Amino acid sequence: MTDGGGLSDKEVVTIDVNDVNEPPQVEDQARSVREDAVFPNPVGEEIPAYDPDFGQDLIFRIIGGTGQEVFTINRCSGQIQIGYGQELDYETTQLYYTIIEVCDTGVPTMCTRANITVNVLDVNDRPELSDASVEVVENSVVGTLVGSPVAGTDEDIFG
Ligand SMILES: [Ca+2]
Ligand SMILES: [Ca+2]
Ligand SMILES: [Ca+2]
Repeated sequence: MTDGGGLSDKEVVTIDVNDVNEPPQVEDQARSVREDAVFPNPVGEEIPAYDPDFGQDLIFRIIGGTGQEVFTINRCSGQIQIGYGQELDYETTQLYYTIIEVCDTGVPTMCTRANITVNVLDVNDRPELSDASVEVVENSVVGTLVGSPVAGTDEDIFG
């Protein structure tokens, strides 16, 4: 480009930002799910993650923890859900630890891990008691024996 005076402004400004691929950002967090949830019910809200680099997609996956075989995660949305054919049982397991990894699409790929704690919420399981009743004290310590053994198969600790 030349102005009327014949001067050209060909000076090119090179900005060397020394761009490096920043890892995704994701926080340790907790989710809750009812024990009667089944595939493909969601486990709480999606896991939010953020990448400081412009235009990179994020890919979620579960890489470990006690929840690895029970839950799946949507690789794009970060939504954890109940795995196919999996069942939850509050009376057996109240808490799962699930390690997720979020990777970006930069070069080279950068990944960040987070621990997702999943709390299983108690639901009143369908009792299958014969005619018998027990007296239950509110706030009993879990595992306290209540009354005499009851013939029946209510798997709830306290009905
Ligand atoms: Ca990045
Ligand atoms: Ca149960
Ligand atoms: Ca229950």
